[in-house]
Amino acid sequence: MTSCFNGGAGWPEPVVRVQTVSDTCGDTIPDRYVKPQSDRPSPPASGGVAGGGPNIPVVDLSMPDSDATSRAVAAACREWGFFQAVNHGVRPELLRGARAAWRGFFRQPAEVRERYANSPATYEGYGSRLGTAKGGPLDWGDYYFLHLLPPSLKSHEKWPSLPASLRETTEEYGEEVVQLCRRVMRLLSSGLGLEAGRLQEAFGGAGGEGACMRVNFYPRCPQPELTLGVAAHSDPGGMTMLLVDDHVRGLQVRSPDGQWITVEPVPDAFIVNVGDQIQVLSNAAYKSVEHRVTVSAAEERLSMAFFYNPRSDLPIAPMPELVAPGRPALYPEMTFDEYRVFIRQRGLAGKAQLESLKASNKAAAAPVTADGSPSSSS
Ligand SMILES: O=C(O)CCC(=O)C(=O)O
Repeated sequence: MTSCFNGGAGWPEPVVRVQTVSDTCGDTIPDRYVKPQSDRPSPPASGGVAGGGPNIPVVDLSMPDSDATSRAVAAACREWGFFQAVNHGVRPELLRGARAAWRGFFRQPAEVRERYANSPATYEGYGSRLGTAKGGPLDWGDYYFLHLLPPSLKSHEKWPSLPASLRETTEEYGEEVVQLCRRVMRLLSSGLGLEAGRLQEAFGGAGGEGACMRVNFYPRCPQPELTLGVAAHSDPGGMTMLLVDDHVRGLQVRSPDGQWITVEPVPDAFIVNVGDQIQVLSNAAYKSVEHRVTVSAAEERLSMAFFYNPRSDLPIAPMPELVAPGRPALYPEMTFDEYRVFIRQRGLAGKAQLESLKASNKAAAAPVTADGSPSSSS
């Protein structure tokens, strides 16, 4: 059994791979994976398309410089914080190749996977938990976390060497998705009434930004109604480009009226969502929305979450152009490095981190006007 444990590496207790739990637990999942009643997934038939209700918008990015595209992206991000991007310019063969390579990694023997076991210091590598609280709740999923940008953080040695295509495919995939993120940043910036390059500039400019990826693998689960693959959270970074299996549902998004809806994946689309840093920069014009992942008894699922982030040592605060006497800055200034210290210590916790920042800002900071000077209104 030792091959399924990562007993050292700074975790508070031995880490058991969900793949191993899935293979050995029979019909009953261990208590650590059972969510409180209020957090358990609603039956699939009640959500989203399956229930005939509303769903996240689909946006065609084939004309990335047009006003209509910018308006569609902005409307989706103001209302839902999410959209599915089609005709996004990344080749379908590359999407399929990347998914196949990573599925290949999760199918390697445990000894091969364990060579890359991660620690809570950086999370880089093969992991099965977020947060370091001993005895804390666990999600029904294993993952692989790696850095792509800045180049100083990227190390192919830390990426799996098997399957043989993985490093090259991931490299190409990363380059293409960064380009796509930059295109969407322009659309988001224009959608705020700003110059197209403004949001990118606030991220540290093209070449200054950060990018990392978490590949999630959710094994089959005998009691999917009791657990989640990833508990409810908003993404701490700037923007996420999520690639999911075309045929397996799992992602649920909190709709504008507070319901959990299940996203019906459009084949070869990216699911794009706003993260906490863009919510802050846009002074909450764009929403970083809670989402979570359900699992299935019938099918395993793979997803690739590509996180596009501001340069980690830049102060991030509402952009002055979006602050006015009637619209004070809602968040205090904080670097992304500082912000993710919260997340790494506490694990993902719904919208709690961003809301606590907002509350502390209200209590402590005087609003700032458009030119950045303190407002006289309070
Ligand atoms: O697997 C999914 O559909 C979403 C994964 C996710 O939310 C994440 O990795 O942060």
